[in-house]
Amino acid sequence: MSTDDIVILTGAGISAESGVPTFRDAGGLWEGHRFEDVATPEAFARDPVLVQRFYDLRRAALPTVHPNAAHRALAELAARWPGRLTLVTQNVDDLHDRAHAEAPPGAGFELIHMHGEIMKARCTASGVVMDWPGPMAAHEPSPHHPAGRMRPHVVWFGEIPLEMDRIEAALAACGLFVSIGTSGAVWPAAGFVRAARAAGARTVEINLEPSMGTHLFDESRLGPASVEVPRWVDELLSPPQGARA
Ligand code: BJW
Repeated sequence: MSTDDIVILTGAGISAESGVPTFRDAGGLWEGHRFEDVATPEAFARDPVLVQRFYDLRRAALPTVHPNAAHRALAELAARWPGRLTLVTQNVDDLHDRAHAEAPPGAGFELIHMHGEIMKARCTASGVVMDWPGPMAAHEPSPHHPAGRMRPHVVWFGEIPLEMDRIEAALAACGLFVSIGTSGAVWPAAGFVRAARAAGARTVEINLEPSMGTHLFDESRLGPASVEVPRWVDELLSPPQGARA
């Protein structure tokens, strides 16, 4: 374990002020649909028209939103932090990617989209992933396999999140774990704070309100991500008297 190694987990709350709706706040995501009804393999098998339309609308909205001060602050941290920084996002939007493109990160940085990326599609037969910026037909044929069809490259309930080995290794080695803008309602991400504590890491949450696992954090900073994240990054990069976390 190195105190210089940080794992940051982000959720929908970090993109809320960019105009991307969260999942569990009032109103939900999309015209009264429970996300469980559009974010499961069973829903896709039952009603592919509805599921593909759900993702088409969100994909079409993404170019109209932009990284906010919280995404930019994490990009600055990634560019300047001397240790390892693993940014694990549950978000399928590309706002972290765009923020980091503006401020190229250091060598010890990696960004992991554990729930996939909405601007990509995956072949159900071959598993090949490709960029997919436009709409997807209900039974979109796969260019990669005659028996395949294309589906959004996202992780639905009941599916195994991506890159779990890399995430678990980073958690086991980190000295600081920070959770930003996530309700702590969805597993396995909700369990990351426990894994970090087991590794001896200090744990910090930044959220509008206490998350479901708030008691597991050493420090809770409540407020909008666009205010609290830049403030926390400033403190981390300019520690009083040389102290870091
Ligand atoms: C602000 C803010 C601002 C607002 N500033 N903050 C029973 C018990 C326990 C677990 C299970 C169970 N039954 C089934 C499970 C497992 C299941 C699960 O967790 N279900 C729960 C509902 C109970 N999980 C799975 O199935 C996962 N797979 C799995 O477990 O596989 C087994 C396995 C794992 C590991 C190794 C081996 C095997 C897969 C989960 C997939 C989740 N997919 C989704 C959809 C992705 C595609 C898409 O986007 O359409 O991911 S669901 C949805 O929830 C999405 C999100 O990434 C995820 C988390 O939501 P998030 O980010 O926390 O958003 P919100 O809205 O909940 O919270 C926002 C927060 O921000 C709030 O707290 C606000 O206050 C705050 N906020 N504005 C700061 N301005």
